[in-house]
Amino acid sequence: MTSTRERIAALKNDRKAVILAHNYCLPEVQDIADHVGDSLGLSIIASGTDADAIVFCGVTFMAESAKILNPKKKVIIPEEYAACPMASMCTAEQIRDARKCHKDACVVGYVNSTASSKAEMDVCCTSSNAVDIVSSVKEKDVIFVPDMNLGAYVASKVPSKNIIPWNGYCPIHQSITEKNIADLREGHPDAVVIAHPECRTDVLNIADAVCSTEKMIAYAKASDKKEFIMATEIGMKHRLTKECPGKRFYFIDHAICSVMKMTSLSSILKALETMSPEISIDDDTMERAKEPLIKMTEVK
Ligand code: CIZ
Ligand code: SF4
Repeated sequence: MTSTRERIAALKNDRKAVILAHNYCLPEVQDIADHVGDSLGLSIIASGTDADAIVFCGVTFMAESAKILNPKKKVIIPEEYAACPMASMCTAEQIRDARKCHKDACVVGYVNSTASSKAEMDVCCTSSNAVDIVSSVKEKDVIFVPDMNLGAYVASKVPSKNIIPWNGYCPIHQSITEKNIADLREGHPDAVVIAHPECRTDVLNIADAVCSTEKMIAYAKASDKKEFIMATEIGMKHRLTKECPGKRFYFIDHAICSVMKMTSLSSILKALETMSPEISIDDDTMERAKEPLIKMTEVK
């Protein structure tokens, strides 16, 4: 009998599709993907692919970004209800209202946002280039949406800017506490602590390094240390363990993003069989969200 993996591989060829998976996806999903990465890396691949279709394993805002950057391609999301809760914490209308209160400010938006919110932004960023993007805007006042923790981190790194914070957060990174880190440190006193900038400021303050997911992998690879406490989503364990042989990574047990875990081999197979659910965004939103997203992909 043909396995699900084999059927996915065969259908992917028939459909001339490329499978992209985020670093937080399930290990078996990462293993069958053509590319695994962060939003920035996957957006760049999506914008340049010559495949006919993109199957995006991750959450809806990532698949929307792929569609906006490469509108002629069919973008399929195996789990159409896999929506990042942080993205719903900032609507297009709220951004328009904030602009009325801060007339001289520009809006820098984290990529973890809906297409309609992106259409209201001046520029998008990811966790790996947020500091560089905010440094590069000409305005002093920056409304930074939707992640308050990433916003506070950027504010600490770019003191020349006045960051107007938002109230959004990632429930998974927000749930990681100093105590969680201290408990792991007790068992592993020599471990280096690496935290994602979506973590709370008190957690970032005790971390040895603050990195986006891709930069975590580069940091761990380059380090001569052998043990790492990871303040981020547990899906990162798969690549870190594969790409850093001989090193050990300790995660906080509850740091699991359930929406990222929705995509399974069977939902990918079904998506390839039916070539659905397909991402569809209205023309006006596509047009207005494109420029902020392109600017994001230009700052590595
Ligand atoms: O930008 C991304 O992919 C996210 C959501 C996290 C990260 O740091 O890579
Ligand atoms: Fe959203 Fe947090 Fe899940 Fe990332 S880990 S998709 S920010 S809920």
